Amino acid sequence: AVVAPGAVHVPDWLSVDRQRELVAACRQWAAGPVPMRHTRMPNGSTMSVQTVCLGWHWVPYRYSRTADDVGGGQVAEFPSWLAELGRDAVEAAYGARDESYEPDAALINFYDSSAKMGMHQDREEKSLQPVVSLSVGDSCLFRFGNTESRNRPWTDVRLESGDLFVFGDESRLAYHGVMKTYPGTADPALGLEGRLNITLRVTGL
Ligand code: MD3
Ligand code: FE
Repeated sequence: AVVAPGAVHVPDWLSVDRQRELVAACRQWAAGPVPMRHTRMPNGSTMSVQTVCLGWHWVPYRYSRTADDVGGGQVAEFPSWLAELGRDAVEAAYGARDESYEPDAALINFYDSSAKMGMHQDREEKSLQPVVSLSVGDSCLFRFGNTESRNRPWTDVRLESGDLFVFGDESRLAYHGVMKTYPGTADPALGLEGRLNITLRVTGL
């Protein structure tokens, strides 16, 4: 479903086997070399979501190769299989394959039953190439807003396990957030309590 120009939701895109592989991969990434953590904001608060990064480490509001807020370790490399999955995702959403799509950073967000993410834009990337979002585990209420402000108008979309969402073109700088998750809605076969979201990005760095 096209939610806005360049914003395409593809429900149930990942097979359950693929979702299980992603859960296993996320468990490994969460264990290091940089541990998954609650990102600290400039005002001293911490995000309710827990995040681990591949390729580049995100801190508000920049990327670096080292995790200077958690000991300075080197960020895990961005695997080539994940870039290939990103090209498959862009093709599924837009209907055309782009071999030049080369994501170099991933953010893996983990939501426990009370985690949320406020409305924000993703503007740290110097490239306006599309962002690929993969959801695994509990469903959530995702809010897709506009480019002007974090306020209305917005479209609320329930994202479920296996869903793909691609944000490019006019939607690339839209405000968005996760209002809540729906605890216990994950397929028990995933062995996951909570929600994982994997975003693939082109940093342009
Ligand atoms: C629209 N993550 O990591 S994914 C984030 O479910 C983030 O964890 C949410 O927002 C999550 O920054 C939402 C959907 C998403 C991701 C990136 C976008 C929507 C986007 C970038 C531009 C526009
Ligand atoms: Fe975002």
